[in-house]
Amino acid sequence: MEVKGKICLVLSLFVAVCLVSATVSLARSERDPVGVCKLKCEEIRGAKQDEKQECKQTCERYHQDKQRREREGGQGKERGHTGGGSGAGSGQYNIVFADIERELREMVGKCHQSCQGSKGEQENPECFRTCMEQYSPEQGKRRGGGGGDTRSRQMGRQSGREFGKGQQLNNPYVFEDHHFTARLESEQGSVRVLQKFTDRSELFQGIGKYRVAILEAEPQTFVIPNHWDADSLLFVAKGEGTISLINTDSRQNHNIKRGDVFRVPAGISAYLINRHANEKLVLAKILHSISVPGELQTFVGVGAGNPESSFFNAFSNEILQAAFDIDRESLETLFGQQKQEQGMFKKATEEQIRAMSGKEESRTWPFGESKGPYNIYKNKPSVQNDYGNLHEVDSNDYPDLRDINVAFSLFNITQGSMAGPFYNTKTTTVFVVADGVGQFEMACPHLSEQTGGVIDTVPSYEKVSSQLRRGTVVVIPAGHPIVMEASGEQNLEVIGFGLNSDQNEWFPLAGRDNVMSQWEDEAMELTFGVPANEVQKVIQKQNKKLFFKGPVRRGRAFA
Ligand SMILES: [Cu+2]
Repeated sequence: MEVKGKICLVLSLFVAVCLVSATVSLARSERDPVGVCKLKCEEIRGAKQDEKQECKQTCERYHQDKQRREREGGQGKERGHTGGGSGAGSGQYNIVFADIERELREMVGKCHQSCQGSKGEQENPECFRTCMEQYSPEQGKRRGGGGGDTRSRQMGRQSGREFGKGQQLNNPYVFEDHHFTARLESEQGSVRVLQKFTDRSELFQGIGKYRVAILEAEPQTFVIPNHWDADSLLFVAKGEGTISLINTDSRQNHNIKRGDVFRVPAGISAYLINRHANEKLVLAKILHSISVPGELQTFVGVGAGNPESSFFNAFSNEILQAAFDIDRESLETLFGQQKQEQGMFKKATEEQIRAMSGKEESRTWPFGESKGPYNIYKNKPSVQNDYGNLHEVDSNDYPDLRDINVAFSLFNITQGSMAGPFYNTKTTTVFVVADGVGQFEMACPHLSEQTGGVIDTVPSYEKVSSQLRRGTVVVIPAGHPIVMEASGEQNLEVIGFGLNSDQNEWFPLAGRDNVMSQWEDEAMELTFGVPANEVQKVIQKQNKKLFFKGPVRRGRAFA
């Protein structure tokens, strides 16, 4: 078991090396096999120091073991290996590789098999690569220590802890603070943009054009006019403000407040104020890129504080003088000497705030059908009971959602309760935790395939889980069953952006209206292998819909 575990570990490290790059020449490997082996350990990207150390020790153990075997039985000589060169040292590296290659071949076989569902290595290299990467150091340890049968469950348990730190190697679904990059940050506020989904995993190709961003503005703050090369759907998670959209012959001022959903079309210049005297304004945004898939650019004309932050600065002075029909001095006054503080976010005075807020204006507007934001609390919740409620907005309620193909939902899960299991038919949902603490669990066939689950005539699923806290982002692909659970101390509020929402439905898998409740008796008997009335008794026991009392947990389930 011990040796097997070590083989797995060193193997996994070698696989990682092979996947990254083959930088060490074969010639050197024959001269100094242990050295090369160690060098490779050192080059493992992402390996921790102790893992590298363990890898190196494994190199030495192989070396010693090989020498011992050679001494004892002279069995270790490699066929076809020349006698010259490095004497006793030559060949043991080949032995290491022989073991490794054998296992590597088995893995390749498994990964070919597991990626067949996604059309194999050729057409889906990412599946193959990710599959191979499962044999990373972490996985090697688990495999060595856990034993095959319990691995899946073990991983699930471990993942709960590890995901909280965003550490698990093969989990692409959870995003934490460090997956965001601050753009346009200043003391008065920030826009933080989540990494590209497709940079994280090829599993997200279907939502590659979408990005997530969080805007926070301090009280009484003005966000200078700017436009993005992306359609933007924003949700007011906290606070209140006024947003102004600019067209050449019109301006729309809209007061926005918590619960509002609002779309800003791509290229439309907008400015924003947080009107509140002491509350932050927090907007959760989905951006749908339109020029380069998944890439976002902001365009700021003036006001960001230094000349480089203005797109006008890219033009030559002569061009600008001619365009504005002004002399050099006036040009400097306009664009050259910006005395105000740096950044997109400016502290505004009470008078300025008062002047710009409260007067909603909307004239003829060529973009979008709606006349303003849509408040998610306007409709009754689509599901509501003691354990939580769900508000939903789709393009039938708010036609502006149609272009961007996003539906919106807001889960409020009562403390100690849970939502689901349920799944969405078409949307991949980006959940952003707005408030509270909890956890989620999801069944994922992809990860099961990648970790070498049973590839057979029946599918298998890996449990993906993670703690949830304010700011955590979780992506749930279409068809994947999920449960979200609130801690015992606090309600859990989760914003859901349903991407590719056209004709989406969600189906509960337990409780009232669950998908099994529509089965015919014969289908039940055939599926479960017991009489239908017995099945009915079980599946009808839970009579609540979607939101249920949570499981009894001992100790601190949510750290
Ligand atoms: Cu999956």
